Amino acid sequence: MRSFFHVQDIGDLDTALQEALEVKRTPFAWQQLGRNKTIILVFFNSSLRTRLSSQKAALNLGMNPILLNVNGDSWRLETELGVVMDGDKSEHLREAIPVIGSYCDIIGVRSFAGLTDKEFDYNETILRQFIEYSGRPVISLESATVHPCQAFADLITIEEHKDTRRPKVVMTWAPHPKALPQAVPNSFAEWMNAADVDFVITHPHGYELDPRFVGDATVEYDQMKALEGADFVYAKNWSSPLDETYGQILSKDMSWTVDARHMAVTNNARFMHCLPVRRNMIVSDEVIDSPRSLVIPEAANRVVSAQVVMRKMLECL
Ligand code: AN0
Ligand code: CP
Repeated sequence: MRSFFHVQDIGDLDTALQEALEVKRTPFAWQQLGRNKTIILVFFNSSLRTRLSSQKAALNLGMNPILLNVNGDSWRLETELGVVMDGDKSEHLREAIPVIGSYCDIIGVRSFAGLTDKEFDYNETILRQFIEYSGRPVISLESATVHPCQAFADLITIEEHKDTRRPKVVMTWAPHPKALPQAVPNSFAEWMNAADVDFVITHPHGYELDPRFVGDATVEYDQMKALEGADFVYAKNWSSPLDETYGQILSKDMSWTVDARHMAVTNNARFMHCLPVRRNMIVSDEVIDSPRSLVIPEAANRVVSAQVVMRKMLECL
C-alpha cells in the first residue's frame, strides 16, 4: 500500500476485517516486520486518540515512532506554493517534506481542513504534497477531506457488535459551537457504502456532503424518521460543505442532539461517536453513559485499524 486515504486503498474489505481480528488476537506477532523501521507522525492539529493509537500500533509492530508537532515543536510551515514568505512561516513544505522523508520509512499526517478555501481543502493540497515530495508511503491521520483510520475502526466496531447480518446504520448530524471539518462524516460514508450495511444519512438542509462520499446512501432530512429501526446511531457535527456556505455553521438546532427521545425510535441501537465529543451538544449524558454506548471500544479499535494499515505498508516496503 503506497498511501492510505480512501477505502479502496485497504484492498478487499472482508480480508482487512479478518486482518483486524488477527491483529486483535496476536498484536505482537509482527514485531520483526517493523524492526529498525521508523514512522514519523506529523501533527498540524490537536489530537488525543490519533497520536496515541498510532504510536501504540507502531510499537506493537516493532517500529520506532517519532512525533512532530508542527506549530509547537518545529518551524511553522508554509503550505501554499508561489508565495513570498515574509510572514510568520519560516520553512516551506517543499523542503520540510523531503527532509522528514529522509528520516523515516512511513509518514502519517494530520492536517485538518482550513474551511476557508474549499478548492484548497478538497484538492487535499497538503496531503498530496506529502505524497509527492516525501518518496514514502503516507497515511492520512485526518487530512482535509478524510479520516480513514477512524472510519476503518468504526467499521471494525460495527462488525464486532452487530446482531443482524445487515444492520441499519444511521449517521446523524448534531449541533456543535465551532465549525468542524467534513473529514469524519466523508470517510464514514465512504466506508459504510463499501460495507454490507443499510446506510442512512440525516442532517438539516445546507449540510449535504460531497456526492463522491454520499454515493448511494439514503439521505433523509427528517432525523426521527431516519433513526427509526436503526441498529447503530453514529453522531457527528460538520460544517456546511456547499460551495456558497463552505465551512459555515448554518444551524445550532439543539433538537438534533441525540438523546433518549431519539434512541427510543431505534432498534435498541448502539451509540457511536469518534470523540472528542461535546456532551449535551452532540449527545446527552444519558445516551453516552448508557450500556449501549460504544464510544470507548470504538476508540480502542483505533490501535487495531492503524496496525492493519501500517502492517500492509511495511509488507510493501
Ligand atoms: C475534529 C473533527 O471534527 O474533524 C476531529 C475529530 C476526530 N473534531 C474537533 O475538532 C472537535
Ligand atoms: N477520533 C480522533 O481522531 O480523535 P483525536 O482527534 O483525539 O485524535
